[in-house]
Amino acid sequence: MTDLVQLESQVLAEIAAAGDETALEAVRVAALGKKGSISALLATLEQTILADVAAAGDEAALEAVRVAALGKKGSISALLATLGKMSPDERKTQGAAINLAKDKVTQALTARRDILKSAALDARLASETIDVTLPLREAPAEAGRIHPLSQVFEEVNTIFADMGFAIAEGPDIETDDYNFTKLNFPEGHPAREMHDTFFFNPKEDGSRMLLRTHTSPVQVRTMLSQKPPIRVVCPGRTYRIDSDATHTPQFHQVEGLVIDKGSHLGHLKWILHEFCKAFFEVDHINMRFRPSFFPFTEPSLEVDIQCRRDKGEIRFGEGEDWLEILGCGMVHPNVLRACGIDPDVYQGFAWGMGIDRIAMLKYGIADLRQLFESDVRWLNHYGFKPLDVPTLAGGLST
Ligand code: 2NL
Repeated sequence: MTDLVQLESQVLAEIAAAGDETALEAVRVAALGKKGSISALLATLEQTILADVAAAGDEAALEAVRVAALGKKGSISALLATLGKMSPDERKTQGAAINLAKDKVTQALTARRDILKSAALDARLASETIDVTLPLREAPAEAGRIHPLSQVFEEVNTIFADMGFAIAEGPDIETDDYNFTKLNFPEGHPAREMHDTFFFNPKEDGSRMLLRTHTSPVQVRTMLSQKPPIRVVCPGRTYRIDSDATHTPQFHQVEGLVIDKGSHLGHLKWILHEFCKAFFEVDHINMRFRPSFFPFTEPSLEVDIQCRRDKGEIRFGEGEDWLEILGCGMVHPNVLRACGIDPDVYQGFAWGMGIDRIAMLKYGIADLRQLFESDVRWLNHYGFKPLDVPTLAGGLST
């Protein structure tokens, strides 16, 4: 560039000093002739640029060479700009020469860029290695946690499904008939009171829908729609007007029902014993069956499991203490009849337990209300990994 500026002012000075046409022609040949100073400068410039291109060690250096040559204020661009001051003839020869140089430089730049690019890639491939011993980063889909209640739902379903039970679900909004009447609740039973059950406004015919207070209506629906033998468990949400340290207005139950010609309490005891061992993941556990009362079973029993309490911890299948975990009994003949099953041909047994309660017992959750607070920190502690699906073979809770 500076060469060019110097040369230009020098040539301009010579033009001004030329005394006649011969002298002026001599200046023209000296400057623009085939071997003139501007042509020589172009040749030098081209060589210099090509050398710079060859010397550029990386893509950034190469880009600097390109800008210096072909950029707006680059040396070749400056030469191209001088074309405007030339006569048409000179412009023709000089223009062709300068453009030829420009093409050569452009080609050299492209070729060099390709070389530098593949060299850079080779260098990366040589220096970057993958450490296959690094632990896997947790995928977003695995970062969430399964709520203990959902986990226990799945554990309970897995255990009963393994015994050959079907899983049935039904609506949370039920009829009074399915929730109470068909289950042998007499008129005036306290559970049928407004202050215990969430009732909807009465319909025109006077009937009232309600939020089911237990999952028994699902078994009622099963008996009404299927012929015995029936083996079904019904897990789901249930609702009662009750709210204190040990009760939430919405909670969870799982009930089971077996109807067949020869079903008896011996079968029920075996099923519940197998369930408790599998659920609490112990090889031995003592159980205690005490007489009780439910409108829908006769006889009715409450079931305790053996446990040991020490220092705020509970261990199952050992110790001298007892813990109540469920209620059960033989299905009341009135219930069978109301659900279209002849009690003189069939008999059956049923049981019900609180999922929230058995989840708290198994996983050492102290306060029932924590289950419903949606505290992410709590869930990170008590929750389960999404892909650790409970199986009897693989371990329910590992
Ligand atoms: C409890 C007691 C129980 C049942 C639920 C039942 C269902 C039908 C017929 C007869 Cl359709 N019984 N369910 C039976 C006994 C007890 O639950 O304490 N649950 C938390």
